[in-house]
Amino acid sequence: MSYTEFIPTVKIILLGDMSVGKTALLQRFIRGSGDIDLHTIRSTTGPTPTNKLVNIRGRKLNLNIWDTAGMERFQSLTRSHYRGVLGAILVYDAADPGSVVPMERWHEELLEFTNRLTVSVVVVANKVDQVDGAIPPVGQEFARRIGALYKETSALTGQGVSEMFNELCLEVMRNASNILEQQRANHQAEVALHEDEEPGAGAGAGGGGCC
Ligand SMILES: Nc1nc2c(ncn2[C@@H]2O[C@H](COP(=O)(O)OP(=O)(O)O)[C@@H](O)[C@H]2O)c(=O)[nH]1
Ligand SMILES: [Mg+2]
Repeated sequence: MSYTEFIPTVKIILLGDMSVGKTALLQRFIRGSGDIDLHTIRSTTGPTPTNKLVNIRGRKLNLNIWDTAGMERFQSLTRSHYRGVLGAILVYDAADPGSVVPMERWHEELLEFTNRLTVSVVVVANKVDQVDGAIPPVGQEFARRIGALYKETSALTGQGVSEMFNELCLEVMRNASNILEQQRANHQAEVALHEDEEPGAGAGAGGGGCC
């Protein structure tokens, strides 16, 4: 096996009720400042991951981001959706402060299926472009209560979106450093194993075994 640079994978999930802007946030993050047509965003059938390579303070991470793809309507995310999650983005609509209430349930479900010691959480007040004046502090209060980060975003204008993902990644690197190191160790062990097996790679190279 030839040497390839190891890049740890960080599984992130988006949580929150319908229409708060989860898919739009993901699209904005993936496409950057380019135009996105928020009106063409549709729910797909079943959650699908999106991968994005990021560089956080000189360290590369492969973000494996899972959207709910409409399943949140029935609160029907499965245990496997949560498996291995290191970062969770709890989204509500800043223009509809009542939408912060269901996040309690999403957070409970998150804690039921993940390790609270290693999962990092950010509470996101999205659609800030639709709020005139100060953002009601309900999201910030909720975040403080559950010990999460708090960020304000607009998927429409892009305000705060990449910053939110960056800060979540930094938090993951702090809270889940052991898991990321374990990934690296597993990778190195696998590379070493394959090097041993490869014909011509070191001592046991005599057999060949080629047909
Ligand atoms: N004004 C504004 N609209 C948004 C924003 N984010 C999403 N939307 C709109 O809100 C609706 C729901 O967004 P969507 O991403 O599908 O929500 P989801 O159900 O949580 O995935 C769509 O019509 C989007 O165009 C935002 O930051 N600002
Ligand atoms: Mg969606």
